[in-house]
Amino acid sequence: MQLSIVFAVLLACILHSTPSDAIPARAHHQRLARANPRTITMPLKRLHVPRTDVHPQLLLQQHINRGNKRLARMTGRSEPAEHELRAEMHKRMYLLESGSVNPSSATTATGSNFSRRYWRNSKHVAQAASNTSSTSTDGGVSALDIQAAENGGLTPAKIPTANNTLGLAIDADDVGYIATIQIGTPPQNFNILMDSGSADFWVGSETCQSQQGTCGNHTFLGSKSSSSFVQSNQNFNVTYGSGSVAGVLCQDNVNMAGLQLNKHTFGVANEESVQFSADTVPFDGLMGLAQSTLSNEKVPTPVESLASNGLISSAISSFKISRLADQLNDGQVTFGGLDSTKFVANTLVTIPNVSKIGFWEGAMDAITVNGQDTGMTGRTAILDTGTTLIIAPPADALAVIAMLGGKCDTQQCTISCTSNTSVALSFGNASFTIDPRDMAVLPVDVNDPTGDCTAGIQPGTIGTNTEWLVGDVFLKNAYFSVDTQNNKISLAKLS
Ligand SMILES: *[C@@H]1O[C@H](CO)[C@@H](O)[C@H](O)[C@H]1NC(C)=O
Ligand SMILES: *[C@@H]1O[C@H](CO)[C@@H](O)[C@H](O)[C@H]1NC(C)=O
Ligand SMILES: *[C@@H]1O[C@H](CO)[C@@H](O)[C@H](O)[C@H]1NC(C)=O
Ligand SMILES: *[C@@H]1O[C@H](CO)[C@@H](O)[C@H](O)[C@H]1NC(C)=O
Ligand SMILES: *[C@@H]1O[C@H](CO)[C@@H](O)[C@H](O)[C@H]1NC(C)=O
Ligand SMILES: *[C@@H]1O[C@H](CO)[C@@H](O)[C@H](O)[C@H]1NC(C)=O
Ligand SMILES: *[C@@H]1O[C@H](CO)[C@@H](O)[C@H](O)[C@H]1NC(C)=O
Ligand SMILES: CC(=O)N[C@H]1CO[C@H](CO)[C@@H](O)[C@@H]1O
Repeated sequence: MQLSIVFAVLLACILHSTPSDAIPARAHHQRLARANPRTITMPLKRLHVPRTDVHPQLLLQQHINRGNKRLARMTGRSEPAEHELRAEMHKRMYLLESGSVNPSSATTATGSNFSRRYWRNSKHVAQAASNTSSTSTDGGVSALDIQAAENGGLTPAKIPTANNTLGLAIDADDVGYIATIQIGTPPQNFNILMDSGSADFWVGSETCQSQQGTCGNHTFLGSKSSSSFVQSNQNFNVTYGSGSVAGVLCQDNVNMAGLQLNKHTFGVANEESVQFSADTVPFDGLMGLAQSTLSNEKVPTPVESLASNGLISSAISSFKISRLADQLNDGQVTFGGLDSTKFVANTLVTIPNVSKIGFWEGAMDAITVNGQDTGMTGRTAILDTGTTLIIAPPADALAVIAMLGGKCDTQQCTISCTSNTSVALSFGNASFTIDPRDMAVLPVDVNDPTGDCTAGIQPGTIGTNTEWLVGDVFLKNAYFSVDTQNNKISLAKLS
């Protein structure tokens, strides 16, 4: 009984969670403008509930929901109703409980035994870890990914060698990418989610409160910890699906990769939703690196300020998004230029940004599966480090999944975990192939890493017919750079 309640609470938490989908949506905002003139709506941040109780498939459903919400907001459509998402989660729960996903482990139909049944098999997974090569493309999903999906946490990045560059730690199994910067006097380290799909920068304030009291085990900013902190009276707020962050603008010194931005204006959150403030959330704030035309705070992004202050020559952010299974931990973001050691120079293509509101969105010339053209034309892609998967218009997603030999039910699309079929997206006449490992995201049954896997591409039920939201599943396969002044996006093959 008690367990059931715990589980119900847990489920509610999952439904209100997601880490890296914090994205303001201007069009959506504008639709809501009458009701709430300065509020923008963002998907929820994931609550890092103790992973011991959460099946990775539930977390994955959350990523799919999150991507859908994010796409809805980006394209100005109404997002899926909370009850629809909840229904999806319940359906998935039901599947897991009733054992139709994993008949061999179906023992009861009650929620209270769910996590125990799941954990009963975790030794098996651990054992598989020593057997499965993490780089294998035909051995199914790497045990490293499965364990990271179970346990969460950050995998730190190596210290980058390039100038003006921050390492990107990996959140769980390639769910999000987090850099450490310094703020205040004396400088304190803050872990910040780096998000090419939004444009507000904020951290929690020393006076931050959540429904649970404090804002958790995070680093905060304020006059007690920083002598250079200056608070303004100007409020800001960012509303999430079921919670919000609200605070005031402030000025303080921000140091990113040794670049010292004095008196930069950004937000400190005095209130965070419970989900946002949880101890287990592995970051203290979020940095949006889209164009500041998207910003709810209505201030330049840090990279725009670095450029206007002459600290970098141009407002460029360049990303190497790393893959946990590679165990190279070489993720990084470079400000003011590109790190030429990370890509093959003659593969670099540069395309115009077509987003009218400040996202990074480019024309996608072609989509191929094992070199075979899908015939899809006139598509665009919003390139977003803050989205884990690829969310495509349903007709497109279903066509690609069919070509991958996969299938879709009402909850998700799956492909074989051992699929070695490659999907490639083409930008600026250059085709970028997605590693098949990235397309087979997580086994439906974690004890069967060579069975069916959640696919890295999922249908977005509310996007336009031509607009894709392209997240880390793709971005792990290209060097990605955005240039605000020239309004251009560059992609290159990784070296
Ligand atoms: C958000 O900010 C706007 C404009 O400052 C304000 O009118 C609104 O009340 C704020 N909402 C919340 C929930 O604080
Ligand atoms: C949990 O499973 C055990 C058998 O593994 C069963 O005896 C018990 O009744 C189940 N608990 C509930 C609440 O269903
Ligand atoms: C791992 O390898 C050991 C020894 O070869 C074997 O006994 C065990 O069954 C394997 N475990 C899995 C999960 O494949
Ligand atoms: C970093 O910048 C310094 C000073 O401009 C330069 O001497 C050095 O070669 C640069 N290092 C790299 C790796 O680009
Ligand atoms: C709080 O965070 C610190 C540093 O990240 C960590 O060492 C510590 O274990 C955390 N404590 C709790 C209670 O989570
Ligand atoms: C997939 O694997 C099969 C069997 O190992 C091989 O014949 C085929 O060429 C592979 N396809 C690709 C696209 O790598
Ligand atoms: C793609 O190729 C076509 C035909 O060769 C050319 O006209 C077009 O400019 C190219 N586009 C880009 C972005 O290079
Ligand atoms: C914010 C911004 O500059 N957006 C531009 C992106 O690109 C489109 C098409 O070139 C322009 O119309 C937008 O103004």
